[in-house]
Amino acid sequence: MSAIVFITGATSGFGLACAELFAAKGYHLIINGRREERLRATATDLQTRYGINVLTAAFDVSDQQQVKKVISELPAEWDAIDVLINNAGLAAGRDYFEEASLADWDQMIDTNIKGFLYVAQAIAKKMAIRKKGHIINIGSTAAKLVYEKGNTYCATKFAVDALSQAMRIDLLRHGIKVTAVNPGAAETEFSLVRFKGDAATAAKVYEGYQPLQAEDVANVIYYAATLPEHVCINELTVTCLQQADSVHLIKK
Ligand code: NDP
Ligand code: 8X3
Repeated sequence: MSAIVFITGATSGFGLACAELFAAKGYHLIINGRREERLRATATDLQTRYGINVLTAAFDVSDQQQVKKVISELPAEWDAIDVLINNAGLAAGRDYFEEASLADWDQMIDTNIKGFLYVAQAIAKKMAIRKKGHIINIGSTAAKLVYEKGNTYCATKFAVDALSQAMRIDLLRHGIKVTAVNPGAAETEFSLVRFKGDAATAAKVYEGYQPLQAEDVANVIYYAATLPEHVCINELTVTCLQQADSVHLIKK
């Protein structure tokens, strides 16, 4: 088989756009998310349109046992993962520190830090054996600068930033590339999830400027993933034209 890309959080947003782009370029895919129906529909669609192979891997990244089981029991022909796009994540709520829900905090920490780590380590073990691979971690502008009511979400993305640095150092001896991609505001299901299905509040996040689209971020990820073997982008921040960082965003 030619190159294999493992994408977490491939049922929508950046992950889905990456699945589309990498499939169009001829890569075989392992796609993850909790919504199995969406994974199945995407697999059928991409296989039909691009003639590539797609393996669906429906699991919750924060479930340590499931992550271990699925990744350690991958069929032999899917074992040589070339690129991991470690993307699954979410914001839950946007509240002042003293008012925020502990359940929201737990979910973000469990998904964005613990789940992120479980998947990355399971796949890094395989890459270390082959002395080859590229891990692309999806951080955020929120990994660089905290904003009001962003408290724990920002903290999880600061953790992604620190762990990307740590992984790059520790995996150096195995020849594994580690890239952190830090997008700014992008119009995906992110805000719908953050505001728990409140579509009107979610839509307001993207009013008055032209936000990034999932495809913009997928293009950047694809660029980072397809550089010559000896070249690694360590980290990269990408925003729309109206945004400088997680605090400075000009709306009309
Ligand atoms: P979406 O909500 O569109 O996509 C999130 C994806 O993550 C979905 O496929 C979802 O799948 C998956 N996911 C969430 N929780 C879990 C879980 N526990 N286990 C497995 N999969 C999970 O948002 P985005 O595409 O925007 O977000 C992708 C990443 O980018 C996140 O890490 C986010 O923090 C980050 N980001 C987003 C920005 C934005 O403005 N949109 C900017 C910067 C970073 P399912 O629900 O099926 O499990
Ligand atoms: C997601 C973008 O601005 O809500 O990381 O932090 S933002």
